[in-house]
Amino acid sequence: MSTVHDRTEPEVPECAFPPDFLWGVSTAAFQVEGSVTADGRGPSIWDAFCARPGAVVNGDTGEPAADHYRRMPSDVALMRELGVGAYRFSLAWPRVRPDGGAVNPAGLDFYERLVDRLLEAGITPWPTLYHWDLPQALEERGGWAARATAHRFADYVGAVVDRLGDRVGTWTTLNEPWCSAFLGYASGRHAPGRTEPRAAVAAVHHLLLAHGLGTAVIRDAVPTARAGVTFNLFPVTAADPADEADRETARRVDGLQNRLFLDPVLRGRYPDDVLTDLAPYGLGEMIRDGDLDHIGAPLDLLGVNYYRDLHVSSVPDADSGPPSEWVGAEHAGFPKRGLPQTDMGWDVNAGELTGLLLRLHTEYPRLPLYVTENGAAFADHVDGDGVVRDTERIAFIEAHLRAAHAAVARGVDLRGYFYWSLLDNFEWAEGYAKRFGLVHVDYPTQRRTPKASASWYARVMADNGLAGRR
Ligand code: IFM
Repeated sequence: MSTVHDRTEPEVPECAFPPDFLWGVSTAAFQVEGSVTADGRGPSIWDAFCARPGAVVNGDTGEPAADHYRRMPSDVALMRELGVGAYRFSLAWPRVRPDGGAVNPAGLDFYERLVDRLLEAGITPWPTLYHWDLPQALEERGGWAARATAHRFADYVGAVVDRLGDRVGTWTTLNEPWCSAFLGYASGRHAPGRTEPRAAVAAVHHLLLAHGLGTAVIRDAVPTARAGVTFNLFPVTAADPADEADRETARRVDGLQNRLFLDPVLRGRYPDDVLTDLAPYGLGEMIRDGDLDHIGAPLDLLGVNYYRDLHVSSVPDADSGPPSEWVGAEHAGFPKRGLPQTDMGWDVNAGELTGLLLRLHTEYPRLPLYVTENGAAFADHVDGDGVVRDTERIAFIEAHLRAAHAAVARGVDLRGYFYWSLLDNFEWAEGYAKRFGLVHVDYPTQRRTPKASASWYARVMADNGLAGRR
């Protein structure tokens, strides 16, 4: 296990957040629910992908996950005990429209019960409409590479907001479309496991179109609701800032990871340099009249998922290998810097979160920002006395909260922070091998053991920050 020491000096010693700051925890349907055939749920691309030999570590699947579908009432009670202000979860599209077509009322019933439980517990429901579990039937009709999928998403959003729109105040359309497009359709490391760069680029545009069409459906159904989207954003630095090729690679990677998503949504246009970089893969050919009006329609907030930064060189190295998800920056390398790492092998560089939030604040039209995910996997275990001593996770969260607070102190309109994740869960291609939770899950028994970080985070939420803690 690596050791996390953040090297940034806290810029603001007191570290109290604004009084109405929202403290939350995140999960996603496929990662926690289990019960993949219950109550009419159809198969998703992740069910199909898990069935492929070698696709997921240990051959793990969406069963049992954290059995949240059946244990939802006690999980909500646990959140209440911790003092969570908001629960960010996702709805499984294949529960709601199992084959992408007809609505399955029983699937919606589950989310209605969840939302009602949360409201009774005084916890704000914060649903995401798409966190990677496309109905397999839609993949068989082309998946996100097909434009029609964006319209099916709008149909699905309609069914959800019809049922829950009177109780949910804030909607997120997509979680991390970069992953859906490039991991799903370029490197094939995620479902649906395709390795077709042109399809990945088409998927980007169709996911963004789905976001725009879905936002319009939300606006029509519930004019008072707030709508947003969540991107995984990465500060990008050149390994050698004096090296022109490294700087050029950094520009490309920043374009493909960040600006490809931020600019159309927040400025209503794709960046010229990214259009050029992706021209060989047909990005420009995907765009039809009116698409960018939908995609760039005004939003109420932006969700930022921050885990790490990217340090790039123009030469692939032995460690990073050929980065096949980097369509348009195929020669990028990601050299190691000797920073501490989490169990995912991701560098810990909390201080970069300050710069990322400041960049969003200064370079894009001002929107309330929320850190909708931040967290770390470590090789946690329950000690003989029943305690999970995850001190590295506490250090990780603390360092990131200090970095977030430094941005707030410099005027950034950051309104909330959600830890990823409430529970240990199915970490996609890594299966159950990686544990991100504040709460340890023993999968065979489904026993929940709040880790030391859970009680630490509960105190932070109660104190509205780290004030007085150091
Ligand atoms: O588990 C994922 C989540 O589904 C999306 N954001 C990153 C997390 C950790 O990899």
